[in-house]
Amino acid sequence: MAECERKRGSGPVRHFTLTAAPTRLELGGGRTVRTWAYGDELPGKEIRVTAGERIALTLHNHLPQSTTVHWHGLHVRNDMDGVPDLTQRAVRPGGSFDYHFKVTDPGTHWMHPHVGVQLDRGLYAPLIVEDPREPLSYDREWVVLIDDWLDGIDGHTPDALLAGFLKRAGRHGGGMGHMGGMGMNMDMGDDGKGGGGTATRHGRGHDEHDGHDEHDEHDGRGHRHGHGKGDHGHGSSRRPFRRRQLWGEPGSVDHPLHLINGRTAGHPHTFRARPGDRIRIRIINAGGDTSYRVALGGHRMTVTHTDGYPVRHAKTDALLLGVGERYDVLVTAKDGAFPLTALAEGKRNRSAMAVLRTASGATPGPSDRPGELRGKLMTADRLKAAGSVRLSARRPDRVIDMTLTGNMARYNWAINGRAYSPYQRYPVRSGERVRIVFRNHTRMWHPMHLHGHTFALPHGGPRKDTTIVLPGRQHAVDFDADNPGLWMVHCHNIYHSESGMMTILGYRS
Ligand SMILES: [Cu+2]
Repeated sequence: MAECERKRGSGPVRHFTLTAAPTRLELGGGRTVRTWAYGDELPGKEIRVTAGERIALTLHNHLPQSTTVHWHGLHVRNDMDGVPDLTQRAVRPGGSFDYHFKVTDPGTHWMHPHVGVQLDRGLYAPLIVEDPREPLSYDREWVVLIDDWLDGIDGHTPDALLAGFLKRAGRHGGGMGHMGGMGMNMDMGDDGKGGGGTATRHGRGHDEHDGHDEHDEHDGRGHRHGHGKGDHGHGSSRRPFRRRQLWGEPGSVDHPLHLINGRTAGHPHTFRARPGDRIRIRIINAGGDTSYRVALGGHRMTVTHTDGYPVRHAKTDALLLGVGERYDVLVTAKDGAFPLTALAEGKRNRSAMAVLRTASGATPGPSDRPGELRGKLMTADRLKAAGSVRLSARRPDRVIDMTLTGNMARYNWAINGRAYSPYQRYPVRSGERVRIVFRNHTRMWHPMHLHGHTFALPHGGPRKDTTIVLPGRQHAVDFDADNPGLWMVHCHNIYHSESGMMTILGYRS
């Protein structure tokens, strides 16, 4: 690890502080919530550095739980990766921690805690790494964070929601005892207890809302995915595949609000530009459970990057982002006011919205549905890596099978049937080309995320750190083992990962 860090070299140091604390936030129209956030803002203040610099950031923890910061997408040295009890001790309430690491690669990334379900509160911020030799030219840049929100609405909290899922499944009543079993260093606040009723209200499956009134191409309406009706997990892989890939259960939580840059669709964040401006939009799905279909009314988008890495430019009307995924696009602004709409895929036509404004005129309404949402839809498997970042052709030295298992009724999300244990590792060795084959034997989408590395999708596909694995599908991702340490592989649906769908790749010397 030390040798690997030496190779990263030194660089100018940029100093930051970050305070995680309970706060009250206004989400638009005077609606306020009690929640936890970074620096009393939503999203947290952007961190922007240039590749080659070093980040020196002091985290102050004013939360009632222990916390950490994970730098989603960065190839940091392992002991800075922010995974409690694996790469560091979690930072206790009242404590602080100094993160200090070299930033090697440009890209659109983000940061969030890696403890419990804290990510589904307001604890996230954009982390933008500029390229000292930026090849794109554009006039303006817009950073867009999309998030599904429930914290502080009618007394709900993510901790209570997860506790409710587990309680209904007969796994530990109400409390968070399972965390102890996972060896996680959790200090539960009061929120972790007694909230079973919350999950019942919010945690309904899509059986209760099949009315996909606007997006009839969604195939979820055909089946009834009830809870407590036994095991859905094993039949899914035998179901005939439907005509469109956007099917299955995209999420398990019906978040009451969807936000862009901390604002509800009725009181949107507005980005101002001039007609004809070329705008780079960096889009980040910072949600807990929701995949979003994103389009800018009246515009086509040119996709330039996903998960921070360049792709062969491709035009599209809409994008699909799983939790944790990022896309960079270029648009040439037209004359007027246009909705940037993020439709919660498969979730009762709920949406978030922001506005691009280049002229006076009426602001788009929160229920506007730009036609582009029904146009060409870009997913990562349709993209190719830019030549500069394409992984060399090489046969894998090691193939690791990861079958994704579990179901809503039992809430037993796992990899290869085993819930997370910090003591169980899949070995890899430095210098190997490693292939992970994800097989999804569940009825739900899983955005699978690898720490510390960027894998390649098959057939010259894009470099990514998070990839959606659809129900009944399998897909292989390849990466070079070049960053020694212990690295998480997990579903980025925070309720899935926290109930067990996580594991570890461990470098052997
Ligand atoms: Cu998942």
